[in-house]
Parts: sequence; C-alpha cells; structure tokens
Amino acid sequence: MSEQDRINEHSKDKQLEPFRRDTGENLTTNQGVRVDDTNNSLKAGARGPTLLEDFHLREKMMHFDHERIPERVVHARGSGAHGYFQVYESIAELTKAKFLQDPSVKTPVFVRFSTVVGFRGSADTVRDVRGFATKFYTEDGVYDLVGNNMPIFFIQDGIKFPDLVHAIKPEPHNEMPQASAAHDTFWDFISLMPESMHMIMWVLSDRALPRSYRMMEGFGVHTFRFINEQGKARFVKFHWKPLLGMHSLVWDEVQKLAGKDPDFNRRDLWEAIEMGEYPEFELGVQIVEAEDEHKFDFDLLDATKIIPEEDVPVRPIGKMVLNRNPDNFFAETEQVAFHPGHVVPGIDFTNDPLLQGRLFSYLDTQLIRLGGPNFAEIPINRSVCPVHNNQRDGYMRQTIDKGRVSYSPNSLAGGCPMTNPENLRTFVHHAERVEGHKIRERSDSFKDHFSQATLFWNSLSEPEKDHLVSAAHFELGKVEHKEIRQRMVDLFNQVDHEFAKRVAQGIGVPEPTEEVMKNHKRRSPALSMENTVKDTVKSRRVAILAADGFDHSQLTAMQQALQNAGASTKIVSKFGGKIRSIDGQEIEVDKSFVTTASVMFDAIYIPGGQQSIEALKQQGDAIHFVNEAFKHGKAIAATSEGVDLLKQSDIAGAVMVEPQSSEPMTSRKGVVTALNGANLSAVAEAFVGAIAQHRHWTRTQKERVPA
Ligand code: HDE
Repeated sequence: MSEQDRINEHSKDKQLEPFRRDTGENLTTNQGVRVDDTNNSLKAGARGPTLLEDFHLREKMMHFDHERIPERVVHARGSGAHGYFQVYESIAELTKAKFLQDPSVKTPVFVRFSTVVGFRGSADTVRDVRGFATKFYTEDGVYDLVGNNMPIFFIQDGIKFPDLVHAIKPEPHNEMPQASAAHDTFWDFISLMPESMHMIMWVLSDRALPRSYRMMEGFGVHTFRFINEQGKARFVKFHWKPLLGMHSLVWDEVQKLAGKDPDFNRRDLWEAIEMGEYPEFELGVQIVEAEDEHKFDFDLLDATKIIPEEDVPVRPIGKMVLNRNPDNFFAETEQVAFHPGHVVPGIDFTNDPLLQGRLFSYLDTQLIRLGGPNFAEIPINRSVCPVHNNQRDGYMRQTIDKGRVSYSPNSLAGGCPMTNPENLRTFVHHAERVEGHKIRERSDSFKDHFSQATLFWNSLSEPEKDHLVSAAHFELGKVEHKEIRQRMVDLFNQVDHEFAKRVAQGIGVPEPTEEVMKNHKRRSPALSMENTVKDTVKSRRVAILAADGFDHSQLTAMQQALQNAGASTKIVSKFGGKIRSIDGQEIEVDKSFVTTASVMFDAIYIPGGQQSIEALKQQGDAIHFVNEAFKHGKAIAATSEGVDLLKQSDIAGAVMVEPQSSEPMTSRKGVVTALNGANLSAVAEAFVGAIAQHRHWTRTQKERVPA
C-alpha cells in the first residue's frame, strides 16, 4: 500500500475489515468445532447432573463470566463515530504536522463523545461536562485531541484531579447521587477551591445541557504548541465549532429525558449518521506567537483561562465529518484508548501543570482497563502507518514479531529499527529551555480566579443568566450543609454581586451585603449561545399531532416543507397503527403518546381537521404535549382547527393564538397560527424560521404553564 493510499478517508475502515465477522451459518466453539446443541447442557440422563466434560458449556460460560471490563473512572458513558478530517489549505507556516498540509487528504478519525461523572449505564442528558475526544489516524502516527465541550477546567494542577473526581462522583458511603454534581461533597470541595470558579460558571450554564453532541463546541483546553519545519514554535489553542451551531436543552426537559430516553444524545448521534445527516465540525486554532507569551493578563499555562476570541480570533483550518457508525460498541467505542500524549511531529506540549498530569494518567489507566500493555494492537487503536519497535510479549500480544532481535543498539538486524532525529517526520521534542528550583508551588500568574468567571457572566444573554441562576438554585439547594451554600455565595460575590444575591435568594442563606469585587464589565460575545448559528433546521425533529379525521393536505404540505428544509417529522397519535384523514387517506402513526413525549422533539405542528382536533382535545397527553413544548421554548405551529387545540391548552392565555381577521397568519415568540389552511406555505416558512431559532426563551408567561 502506498503512503498516500494508506491515509485516505477509508484507510481505517479497510484496516478494520479483517477483524469484522458476520454471524455465520454454523455455531461453533472458539476452536471452530461445530456445536450440536446450545440449549441443553451435557447431562447424565435428562434429569441427571451436568458433566464437566461439556466443553461447549464451559467455554460459553467462561467467556460470558468475563465479558465486562472496568469502565473508565471518568467519561465512562460514551458514544463513538467514524469519519474524516480535511484541512482547508496547508498550514505549513504554523506546523509540520503532515495531516495539516494537504487539502486533498482525508485523514480518518474516530470520535468519542462522553459524559464525565455518570457510570456507563447512566442517562445522557445530565448536567455535566461532555468529553470530545478525537483520534486522527495520520500518516505520521496516531494523534489524539482529547478535549471537552468547555474550554477550561476545574483545577490548575493535575495533582488535584483525584480529589475533584472523588468529590463529584457518588458519595462513597451510599453511592448516591448518580451522574450528578448536586450533592454536598462536590460543593464542599468547590467552595474551598476558588480556582474552580470559572469552570463552575460554565457547568451551571446551558453549555452543560447540549441538545446534541452535534450541536456543541469542543476545545483542546490546554495551550499546546505548533512547530513548523524551521523549528519555530508558537502557542496554539484548539477549537471544534459545530456547523449546526451550539444549542442546549432546558433543565426540566433534561430531567424528563433522563427517564423517557436515557440514550437521548447517543440515539441522536446514531440516527443522524444513519439518516445521512452527518455531523460536521470545523477545527479552529488560536495562535499566539512565542514572544507574546506574557502579553495577557492571565497565564497561557493556566487551564482555568480562555483566550477571548475577540482578542485572538479563531482561525478555521479544516473540517471533520462523522459519516459512519461503529460496527460494534464494545470493540470500538469501549476499547478505544485516547491519550493526550499521542502527538505527531508538529504538535507539542507546554508546561501547563494540568496537561502534564494527564500525560501520566491515560496510559496508566488503560493498562488496567484494557487488560495489559498491548492495547495499541486492538483494531480501533491501531495506527494506519507502520509500527516498528522492540516491544515484545505481554498479555494478548497480537503481533508475531519475526527474528531474534528485540533490542537497540544491535548489529544482527543491521541496527533496525533505527531512530532518525534528522528526519522532519520524526518526533523531536521542542527544546524549550527550563530552569528552576524543585518546589511544590503555584505560580503567582495563576492566582486570579474570578476575572474570567465575571467575563463569562457578563457575556451571557438575560435568559442564559436566568438559567444559570436556576441551576445554582437546584445544585446548591440539594446541599444539606448550610455553611457550604454560604461559602459558595461568598465566592459568587467575587464574580458578581447581583448574581450572588440572586443565588442566595433561592437557597436559604443571607444575601451578601457588600460588593467585594467591582465588576469589570468586560464581555466576550463569543461566549453566549445566543450568538450562535440560527439559520438552519437541518436534522431537527418535528412532532405532528393528529388523530382520525385530520386534514391530509395540510399535514402532507407541512411535512414536505419541513423535509425540504432538512428537518424530519414523526406522526404522533394516541395509539400506534393507522389514522384516516377527512378524505379517507390513511397514514401510519410513528409514535403513540405512551412511547414518546414532546421532550424528544424540537417543535410541534398541529394540522386541522375537526374530528382530529376534537379527539385530541379530549386527550390529556395531547394538551400536555403542547403545554410542555411551549414551556420548553419550542416552536409550535397550528393551522385551521389545530388552533383550537392551542386554545384548549394552558398556552392560550400566554400567547395570542387567535389570528386577527386582518392577519391571515400570526407568528409570535415561536407560535405560528393560521385559521386558514390555504396559507400553509407562509405558515411553513414562519415555522421553519421559528425552529431555526432553536428556542424562544422570552416567553414571559411560560412559568405559569404547568408541564
Ligand atoms: Fe481526562 N481522563 N483527565 N480530561 N479525559 C480520562 O482516561 C485525567 C482532563 C478527557 O472518550 C481517563 O482512558 C486527569 C481534561 C476525555 O475515552 C483518565 C486529568 C480534559 C476523556 C483521565 C484529566 C479531559 C478523559 C479516564 C487532570 C479536557 C475520555 C479513562 C490532570 C481537555 C476519553 C481514560 C474517551 C478520560 C485523566 C483532565 C478530557 C483517568 C488525570 C482537562 C474527553 O486517564
């Protein structure tokens, strides 16, 4: 295989091919011996004891007994996808990384998205950071960008990681709560760790509730280095930007989803790829010249800080497309082993003490999780370029190394495999000059823990601020120890006085009286999700509520319009089976009220049809569907008699749903109505626009709507 062939979009796929296995016709043992019966163990007489001789039983049971491996200590619950990455144009001036040179090369990738805190079987939609780990199978070896959906971290030094994780995981005496930070040990720790304040603002924000893995940003978090062919080093921060924009769920919704569909984000990713709606992310970089290292009012080595995008713009350098679901969850998504230390020539580390801590942890944890030192040979982890070294043996060794030489230097194998520091494709560590005393100390340049927390707060829109305050009410409201709640309010008071007062009001502790830290009033618009992409409904899911006697032409016209815009629809009714329109046409119901809920959709549409609407009006589930979608800020459309269902619901008083005679159609705060079905194309256009807005947070009366 030529080098070029080896690195193309399909090279990883081809490499995996020999490992794939179909079900096969005949059931055999692991030795390939055909089995006569797998339903009855071998016994001495039909009612007699089982015989030790039953090799099929023993082998089957032995394998089953060992099917589980330890789950990841953090990021246990994940979802993977294959795809490729393509650079827009060569960035050779910045880095010699081979996969960032040639726009015609599609470098294969495998991505694993994850939650951090919950166990492997926990719900997807919890309030948490999301992992965003990408394995690039490049021509110069495997490069892992092991990032998160938040650009910073809780702690500045890796040595605090075990403490952080112990504090946030379920409490050790009773193993509660699952997949949640809302408990005493976490907030006890945080209230004593002011360096976590910036990250805490992100975790309390809507960023912690992504609508989809396809709609969240990713960040390398640490400052890394790019090294070009001339050996010039620059600082770099990595950003993934979703082409669909960043969008979130609402708190009430995520809690319901955790019960109704704990696989919500996983299913969303899987279905999108199956339907050809391939998730796309742009890779961007913020570059800082080496000589500018100290020009910021924070330290580039401090992982609790961002470089505001307005100060150093993010330069898009390429695009990743995820276009193939894994064949087997365990073999790929579970066994994949990421490591921030997997770098290729052209990408290097900095002295960020958090990053340095990570460099030890990942290999170490994989040793036990994947059962020995040979996990790089597991198909999903294999490099697509050749691997040669003197490593031998160990549990589960796959490679059959030929010859008698496994040491260096040697003469018997002509000195091979050789090292070659002169070759530009060889990884040579950046020769950074370092000097210092051996001390356990934090640099003074790491000591401002509040300015960027304030920057984040200042940059949010009003609805985002409201959500953040409510999140603090929930999280801290669950904390039993009042002194911990108090300490948090005192810390928040150093972020913003008004914010701290609002939090205090909801958690039963006195409001701070003094403004201890003057708000610097700086903002970074890039931090608000209000300023994200809002011009597409691609891959959005719309529920159409209907019953017998619905208006077929309205329903199908809306379906068509939504599909043309890239959204997909599901017909929801009381029961599964078929429903019949006024003019006798039958359509298949996709989901019944018991198998779905408004929380699984981005928007709802109610077509007319007297009989259909009369039936829906009698169904509490239909009314609830409307109320709940309204409360969660979702776009709602109703035409002709469909408007009556809105009037019957609790949203009638909350928005003006009755079109005026002078207005054939109304569209207010994401509720689109028309008494006349003839206006369907205008309704559809307004509805598509309303869905593209994602959510209509400014519905002032939504709090009064029960749901
Ligand atoms: Fe991780 N982290 N981490 N982490 N991390 C792991 O590695 C660790 C940190 C991240 O989908 C573990 O194989 C330490 C920051 C992701 O398989 C473990 C520190 C960021 C994933 C580990 C950090 C991350 C992990 C658990 C502080 C964002 C999931 C299982 C020094 C930049 C990768 C494993 C996947 C997984 C250690 C901090 C991202 C224990 C010690 C900061 C996305 O090795």
